[in-house]
Amino acid sequence: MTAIAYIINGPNLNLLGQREPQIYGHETIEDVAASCETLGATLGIKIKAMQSNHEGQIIDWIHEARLEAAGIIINPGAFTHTSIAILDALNAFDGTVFEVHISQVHKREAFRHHSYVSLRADGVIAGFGTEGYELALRRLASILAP
Ligand code: CA2
Repeated sequence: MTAIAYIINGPNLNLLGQREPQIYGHETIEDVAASCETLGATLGIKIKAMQSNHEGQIIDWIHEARLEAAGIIINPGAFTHTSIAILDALNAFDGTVFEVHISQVHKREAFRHHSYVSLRADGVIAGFGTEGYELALRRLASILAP
């Protein structure tokens, strides 16, 4: 059976490619989803890519992932630094969790240095631009089919 990976993006990431390209690059959220879907097809992983500005929606998707996904690649946006509720939802997920940040958060303001999600993440990527999603996906594939 084909493994499923959820790629979940949090608040404001719908603006990717439209503002602050010096921090977040030129790719749009649709570009990220498309390149992950293409890569997923070569790796034998079905991708479900989603974005929401709402914490509850993100939590509902994580619950949905419990029923069908082998892995979650999540960029929780600013909820990274605030949301115990997203951490709790990820703690209820049994598969692999990778946390991705487009920017190098540790080079930025101090409030971006702490992540609740990192308490659950099996791996964290920061500062590799939107390529970070593909790197996480490749790692997920090697974990699923060593
Ligand atoms: O570097 C990342 O991926 C972040 O998760 C992005 C979040 C930020 O709050 C985190 O500290 C680090 C912000 C996403 C905002 O995305 C925008 C994209 C383009 C234009 C404006 C905002």
